Amino acid sequence: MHKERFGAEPAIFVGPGRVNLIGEHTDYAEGFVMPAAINFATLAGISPRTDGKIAIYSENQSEERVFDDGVQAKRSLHWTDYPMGVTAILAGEGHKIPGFSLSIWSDVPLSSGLSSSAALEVATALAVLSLVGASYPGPKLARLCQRAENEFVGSNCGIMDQFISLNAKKDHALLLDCRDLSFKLAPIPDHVALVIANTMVKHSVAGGDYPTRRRESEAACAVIASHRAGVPFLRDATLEDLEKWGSEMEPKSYLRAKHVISEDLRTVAACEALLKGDMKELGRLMAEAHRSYSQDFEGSCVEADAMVALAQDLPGLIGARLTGGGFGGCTINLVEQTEAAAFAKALAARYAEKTGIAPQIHVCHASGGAHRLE
Ligand code: GAF
Repeated sequence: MHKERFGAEPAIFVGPGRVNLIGEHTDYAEGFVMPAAINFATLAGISPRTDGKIAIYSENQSEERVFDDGVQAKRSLHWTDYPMGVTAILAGEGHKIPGFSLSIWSDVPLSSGLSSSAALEVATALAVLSLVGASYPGPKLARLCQRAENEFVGSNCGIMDQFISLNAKKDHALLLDCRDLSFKLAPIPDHVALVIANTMVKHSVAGGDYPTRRRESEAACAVIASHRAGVPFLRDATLEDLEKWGSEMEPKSYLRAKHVISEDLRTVAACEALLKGDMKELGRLMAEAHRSYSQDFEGSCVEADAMVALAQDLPGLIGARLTGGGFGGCTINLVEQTEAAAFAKALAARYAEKTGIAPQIHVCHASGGAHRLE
């Protein structure tokens, strides 16, 4: 389609979506997350132009937008802010960006907590860098893509999604320390399937609840920091700190911080359990993570709580929880591979009966990170 539209053969780049196994709303507190990339991805095809213009076409939106004067300095509250934001950040790093045509296609479900935004940013970044003949180490490029979202798009997400989309390894989850971006890979055993259950309730990072929760948890951190030096982020706080000074916090802030501090501990423990092959412990930690996310952080919704509850006694379940930014989107279910298809079918039927909503349920596997399609 790119060739027909723009008259040139494109170089094509793949940015995968992701599912987070555990570690929610901990990345911007410089804590731990454990996501995996999934076999849903965004493709970005690019070819140079000689007229200095930037044309961006989305197959999904059936819409093309042309920027006559090339790289833009400001957002326009349009889906093109994601690819243009990445391009602007790269230009700000000193790259001279020529005119180009970019075609985008994606099968990452939108607004479902599976990082369609990061997949688009990352695929675009690799595409634009290929034009200027530059490259970055994965962690550095993840930061640049995050900056595109923070500074250009205006959404105050953390580093998790861009990082995993760029640095994932096939058949592995990745425990990321969001402070120094060091990471550990944990193989996902062959007998375990990633069953992603979409509640069909739309989720958004840019608007409303996500920034509110972030503010509430950061307010708790400020209270602790006023007593104890060296706590710039909740990553540095302990549950003892919280008990000591929690009475000085807004009750909501206390609960948000309780989730974040305990989630860091659970995430590190979950990686150990996965590395040891202790699926029972991993499932227990996921269950506790969901309880904490739903009740303390109030980051869930009725439908996601139902999806998690309805999975509990289905054969093959190892662990289930709401994944991603929250307030809708998908649950992640670790399920014995041999039971995965039946699990998906039964869960879909139960959820439809309970909520009246037909869910989409995907049996996925952990895929590799962003790359050029040869
Ligand atoms: C969204 C954000 F983009 C991530 O940075 C992260 O905060 C996540 O929500 C919650 O864990 O995906």
